[in-house]
Amino acid sequence: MFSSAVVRLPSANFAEGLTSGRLGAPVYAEALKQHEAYCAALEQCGLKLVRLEADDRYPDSTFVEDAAVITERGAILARPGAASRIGEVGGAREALARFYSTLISIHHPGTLDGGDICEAGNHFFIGISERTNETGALQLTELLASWDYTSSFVDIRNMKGILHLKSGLAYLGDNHLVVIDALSKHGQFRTYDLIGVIKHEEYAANCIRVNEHVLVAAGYPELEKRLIELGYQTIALEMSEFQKMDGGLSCLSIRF
Ligand code: CIR
Repeated sequence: MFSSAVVRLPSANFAEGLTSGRLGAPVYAEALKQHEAYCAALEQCGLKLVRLEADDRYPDSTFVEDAAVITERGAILARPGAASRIGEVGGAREALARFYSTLISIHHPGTLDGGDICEAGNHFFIGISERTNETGALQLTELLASWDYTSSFVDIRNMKGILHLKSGLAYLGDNHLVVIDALSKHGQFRTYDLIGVIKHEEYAANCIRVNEHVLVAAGYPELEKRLIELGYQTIALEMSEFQKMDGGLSCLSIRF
């Protein structure tokens, strides 16, 4: 169960963040509306929010998830693989220090984005990506092992269309793993009940279980229908402006 989440308002220069740019420029007013609806959904799920102010030094800073990895046994400050995002960790440190007396850091030359870390019960899948390197992944592995968690690597460097591991993978609890086609054949996921996502709904694979609900991106009816059939209560959220910046639902909060 989660009780809290950290979120950060998108900054006015949000459109200057990193993006593959396939979908055009985001509209700021729309992004603010979508962000507010996202925050309201987290509150509906019972979370208390730590709402951080917009920070225009870091146009990608609304994607707070990438700056930290939280487990039930401890919190870790990440070290984003994009140079323009490394400074975002300072804000995460400040916000999380109110909740965690110890914050462990991924350090140079390791890089690691929170979006590459998929917790599945006592096991963590660690994406090796353009942002998370093997050194960072190994540092995380050691930390997790010291807390009695297991972990394994999933190399996504040759997978087109996903920036982070969690762009294509979500663990919902109950042994359910939502997975895009390119990841579904991966031997590591064999023991899970896979919920496959059809090609033109792949963006929706980045969904999040928040207590009794699953938040999903709006406009992807097949996945939402499947989740409802499985007994999940879904909340569909418009995400178009964040999608334009290659971000998904999980990236917009640090949940704990
Ligand atoms: C970036 O490229 O870093 C941001 N524009 C998007 C980050 C999305 N974060 C995530 O998937 N965890």
